[in-house]
Amino acid sequence: MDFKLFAFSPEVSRARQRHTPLVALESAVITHGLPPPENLRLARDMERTVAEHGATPATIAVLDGKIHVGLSQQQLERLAETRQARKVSVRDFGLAIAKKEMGGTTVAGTLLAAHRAGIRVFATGGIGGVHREPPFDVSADLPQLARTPMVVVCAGAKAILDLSATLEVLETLGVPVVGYQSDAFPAFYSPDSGLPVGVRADSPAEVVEIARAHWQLGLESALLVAVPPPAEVSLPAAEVETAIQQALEEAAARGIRGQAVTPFLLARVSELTHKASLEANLGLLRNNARVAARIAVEFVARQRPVV
Ligand code: PSU
Ligand code: MN
Repeated sequence: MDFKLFAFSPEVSRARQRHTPLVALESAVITHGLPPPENLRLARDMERTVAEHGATPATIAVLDGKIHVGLSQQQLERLAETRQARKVSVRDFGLAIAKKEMGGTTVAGTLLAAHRAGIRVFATGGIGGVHREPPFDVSADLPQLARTPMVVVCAGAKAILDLSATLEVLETLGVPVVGYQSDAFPAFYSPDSGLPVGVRADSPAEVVEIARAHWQLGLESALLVAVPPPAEVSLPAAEVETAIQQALEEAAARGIRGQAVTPFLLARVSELTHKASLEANLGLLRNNARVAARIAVEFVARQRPVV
């Protein structure tokens, strides 16, 4: 591990020195998940939301041959404007750094960098998982969740996935799933996938208690905190499902493969739902930033480090 590969923003450096609450944020959602100009607006909104709830935001990205933890306004703009960025999962760091490429980090990539930087809480939209089509497409987010002791706040896995299979793999990998103020695993755009969570937690303090007990056993896996999307923006599952089916058929017909699958499906579902799914995506991302900040604050309030 070489810290020369990292660049911390002044705000993140200060928070690391003073042991004040930090929340990691991903950047693949900026470079690949959302269209401009919503991507930049959302990135700023999430940072502001984290700050308003008492934590320092640490958006993570690859720029100019380094892994940046905490970005300036100008760096955030560069990421949001370029359409050339690489989608950086765990396997992509070395090549993006060596080639001095711009990179938006996925959940897996952000987990790796944030944990190395000593951050314990991470807010995202939906994790990657087991795809319905094409077969054998399983996101690198899942194995990385299995080996990174962080709290990941999300609205479950993206609805374009096979949610049942995704939960099965999380079980195999030993990743606990906690429903935040809910007994159901959300379906990203809608609050209930019909699938259960392992346990319910109603407050940040309850989440922290579960995470600490999990890590005190020496376990290395993440704790997935699944937050239902806020009622104002959530969509009925059946409505989104029609759009997902059509997007999947189009992806198959056009032979979309590899890293391009997730961005293609998200963009098509957004178009087919007349941006209702985009609004839901933006709303749940902000909400997850708020919940993550409150959990990060609670971690620090409880002081004693466990990992
Ligand atoms: N959730 C969103 N938008 C996104 C993603 C998640 O609402 O763009 C990104 C995340 O960065 C996640 C990645 O890690 O998609 C998963 O991609 P893949 O299925 O190729 O692993
Ligand atoms: Mn994939």
